Amino acid sequence: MKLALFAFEAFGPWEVNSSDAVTQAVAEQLRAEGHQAVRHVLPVVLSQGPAQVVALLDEEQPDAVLATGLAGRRPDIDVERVAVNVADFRIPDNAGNRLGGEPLDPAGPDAWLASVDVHAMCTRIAATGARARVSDSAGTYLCNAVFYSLLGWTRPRGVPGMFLHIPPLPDAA
Ligand code: PCA
Repeated sequence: MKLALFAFEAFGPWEVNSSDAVTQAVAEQLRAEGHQAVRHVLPVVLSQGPAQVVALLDEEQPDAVLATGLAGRRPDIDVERVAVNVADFRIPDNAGNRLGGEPLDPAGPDAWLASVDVHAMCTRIAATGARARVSDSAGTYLCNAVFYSLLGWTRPRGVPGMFLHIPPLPDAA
């Protein structure tokens, strides 16, 4: 079983992206359990992040994909249900781009749904003692954009793909 993990670099007001630290720990744990885990940290840049995900998935050909990002104002782990075909940025990305509602892919579907049972995922996460809930919006910034391109790769191939929004690390809050 080969799992591809994705995190993001720091952005906006955050000096550290919790998704980076969390996926490092998850990758170590998976490897210790004998699984194959590859991990990549993506740029918070619209012209790079979504395209890099597709290129990396083509290269790695994983059996399952877990992408993660920091959600500064969310208290729990959010299991994202849907990625929408919209880029609408409240703050510029790390290259200074600010989108105002354009489609991510003019030829793509309006939305992709996660290809895992999101309620079952919440139950599994809650069993570890963490708080998790289903989220019906991954926003319209880079996390949504990467989730959208990720699902555009996983869904036609029948590969499980999911996205978790993670709160800030306690000392960054
Ligand atoms: N969070 C942002 C982008 C990168 C990240 O970690 C988001 O929620 O879109």
